[in-house]
Amino acid sequence: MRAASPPLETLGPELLSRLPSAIQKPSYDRAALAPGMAHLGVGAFHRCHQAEYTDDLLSHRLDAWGVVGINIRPPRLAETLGSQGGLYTRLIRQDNHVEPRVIGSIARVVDSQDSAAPALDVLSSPEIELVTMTVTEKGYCHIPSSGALDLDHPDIVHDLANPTMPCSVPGILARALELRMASHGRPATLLSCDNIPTNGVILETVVQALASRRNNGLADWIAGNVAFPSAMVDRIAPATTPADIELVARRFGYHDAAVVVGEPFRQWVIEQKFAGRVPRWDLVGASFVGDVTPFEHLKMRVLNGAQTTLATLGVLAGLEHTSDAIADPLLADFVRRMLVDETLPTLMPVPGVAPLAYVEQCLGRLRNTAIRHRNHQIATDGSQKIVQRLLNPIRDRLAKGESIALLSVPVAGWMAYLIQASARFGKRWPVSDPYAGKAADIAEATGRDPEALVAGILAIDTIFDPGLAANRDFRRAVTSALDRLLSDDPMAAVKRSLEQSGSHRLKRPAQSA
Ligand code: CS2
Repeated sequence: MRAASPPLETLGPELLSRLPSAIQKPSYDRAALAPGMAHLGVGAFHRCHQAEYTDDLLSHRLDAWGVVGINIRPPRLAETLGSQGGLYTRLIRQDNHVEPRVIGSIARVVDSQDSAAPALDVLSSPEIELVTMTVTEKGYCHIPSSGALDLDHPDIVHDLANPTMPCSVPGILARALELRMASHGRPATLLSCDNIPTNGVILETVVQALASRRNNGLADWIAGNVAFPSAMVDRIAPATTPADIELVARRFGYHDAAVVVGEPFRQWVIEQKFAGRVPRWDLVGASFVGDVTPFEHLKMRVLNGAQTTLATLGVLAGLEHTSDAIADPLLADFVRRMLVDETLPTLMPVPGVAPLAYVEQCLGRLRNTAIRHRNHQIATDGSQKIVQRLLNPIRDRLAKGESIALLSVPVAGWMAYLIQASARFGKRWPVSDPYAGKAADIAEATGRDPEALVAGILAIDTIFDPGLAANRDFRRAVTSALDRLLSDDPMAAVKRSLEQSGSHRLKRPAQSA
């Protein structure tokens, strides 16, 4: 038996001065940070993205804003980031290259999983001028197909009955704004950093839907004092694994329970619409723009669309990570052709971006073998993602009478992924999606009849708008892809759609001549 090695020292303020010189670390006085902003949802993405931009500002002495990090859902932060004084290691990884940095911008963390009170204390305090959030697509409790607040959502039902003890994100924000209005009245900016289209508009809609039911002037006060800018955020930063924690221990000789790993690329485009002060993230690589829409379409349809495609088809092909899926020549060919032939023509011109080069850059990012992004992680909550990633470009193409031979395949892939997680199809893998139960009920009722399965799923009008669901070309394309994806050779669906779209491509010049 090997002798147990002594426990490693844990990262924290005392260790900072003794860290290996290879590790970049905060050079600024963390004790002097003014915690002027809060962040809801301190997961891997926040720690790899907004917190790093803020750390850049602090390192360049361009600002002195610190972040109060709040979690209203698991995991608890106290035992990890909290016990490390808010410090954590951010590893940028590209194949064999590792670039370590300790980030210091999170000044304090607050756990508010058991009750909203700790979160409300922070969010309603006059010092907090800005709240950023990464609460996942489903955190907004909106109806994906319409963007309206889902009044049947159990958390919203709860918050409507208990407005002072909310549990949903919209409920907590509405209550925090109500407390601000009733106490100091200071304005605030609420900045969504989640991958939903027009995220600022959706956030404003769901908060105002609750506020307008208060009958105390809250909705008007919000309209006059709170800004909801939209933003496009980008950096691939999968959930941390024990191997990441182990890597830091092995290479750098300390324990860090809050390590995060991201790719080199990062981007943040923020709508210039603020109520009061905002950190000058534009000085460290973010852009403040008048309209985020072109950037948001580009990123969600190309990068995220490719990720969802590789994730669901990748699982069906028995592949574990994005990088494994894109290493498969058929899937790589498919995803490039889908993006170039079908997705790119749906995009608006994006200032400073050459579309084809952007596609290649995204595909290159997805090939990064050091980023262990599990296909199942990306396929999680697919019902909340497919509208902006796949259905919106499909809708745009159908409106112009253009082919959707390729884009329809990942939609069927998402259906096959959900259906095959059901008992009726032998629970091939565990799935986490608010619509998993509904898909299982449909599978139970119809069995392996692709037409009936597609009809049942397209009837979910909170995901599929009725116009799209009724489109015969769409229905036919998804049904034929699903039929093949459920067979013993799911990749036949991918091959077949490439052949079909190839013949369509050949025919097109003749037709337009
Ligand atoms: C991923 C995103 O899990 C997912 O849904 O597609 O988290 C993706 O990695 C980021 O949007 C990249 O910026």
